[in-house]
Amino acid sequence: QSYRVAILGATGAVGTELLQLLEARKFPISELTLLASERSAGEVRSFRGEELTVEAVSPEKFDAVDIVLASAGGSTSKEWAPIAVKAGAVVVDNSSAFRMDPQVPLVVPEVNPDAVEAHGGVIANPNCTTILMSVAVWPLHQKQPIQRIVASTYQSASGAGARAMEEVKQQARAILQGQVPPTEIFPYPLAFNLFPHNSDLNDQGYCAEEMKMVQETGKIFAASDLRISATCVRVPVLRAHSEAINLEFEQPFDADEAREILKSSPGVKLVEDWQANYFPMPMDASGRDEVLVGRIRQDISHPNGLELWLSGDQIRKGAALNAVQIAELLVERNLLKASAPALAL
Ligand code: A2P
Ligand code: 11C
Repeated sequence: QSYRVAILGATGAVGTELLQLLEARKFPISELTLLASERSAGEVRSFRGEELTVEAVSPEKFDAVDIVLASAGGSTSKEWAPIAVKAGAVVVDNSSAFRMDPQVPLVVPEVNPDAVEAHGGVIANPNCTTILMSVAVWPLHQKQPIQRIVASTYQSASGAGARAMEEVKQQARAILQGQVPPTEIFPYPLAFNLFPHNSDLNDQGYCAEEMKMVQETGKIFAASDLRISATCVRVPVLRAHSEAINLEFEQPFDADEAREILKSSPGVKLVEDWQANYFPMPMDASGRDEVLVGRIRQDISHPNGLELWLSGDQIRKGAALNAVQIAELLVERNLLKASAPALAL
């Protein structure tokens, strides 16, 4: 069995990674359609040795598609996902458009794979910071429920898209040449700088990115009473996010036990060399599937607290890989419509 797949947002940072992952993971594809805006229609991308032309999205593009992997922003998903679903496709959506909709499963395959079963045409891929944190702390939560999480993030330029990655490089070049750095995508210079995540602020002073970590993690863990506070910061790194995470349990959680658990947890790689002071770094996480976790230690300020540090590829596990894993789950569990036209009875 193979499927007709469309990537909406095929020219973006996540779209480009989706294309590579579908090929590398041998996703069963009979036909691949690359969709983006008018801006990049006509561009060519290669897939399994074939040249595919990017097309501008329009309603009829979804007429013969089984699965859409969407990564073109929330408003684009809101516009096109209902059309794709109506045409018979299942949409794995990387945007924030549907994540908190109670009808839409929000899935991290290492955490809540069974949630896909209840889909009604759309499955949401969580925010990248949420995915990376979930993969790392879920195995500990299984051993002893987490009461409270305090997370501080160090987020790369890739979270703002391919053009933002280019902008941070241009900024670095400009600054080194004594020129004023360009700021078209980012509100402030990111090269040689950092700033709190510039998503909308709520009246409690939290930005949207921070609230995504709070709300989405509660939904994925099915733990509405899990208390989370986050501070999200953009740093001048190209493509992997890092997070400092403080976990509070009801009872003490031994750091060595946490280490043992994480050593064999799916999607996690323990990276700790205490002698060399070597721990996860975004440069090492870039291009890797696993979330790198390390520097696990008892919180000296709280008997039931545990500290850990992680780096994970924002474009890969934080976005494209998680979406492809969801698509693979849909195939494994036979939750996609078959490619062959339905029999006329
Ligand atoms: P395009 O190349 O035509 O602008 P990133 O997150 O890296 O910025 O990528 C965003 C992706 O979403 C790109 O592929 C971009 O295509 C696509 N995109 C943005 N806006 C739209 C839209 N209105 N319709 C379709 N695709 C869009
Ligand atoms: C960032 N996580 O790093 C964001 C980008 O809800 O999918 C992705 C926003 C989202 O800025």
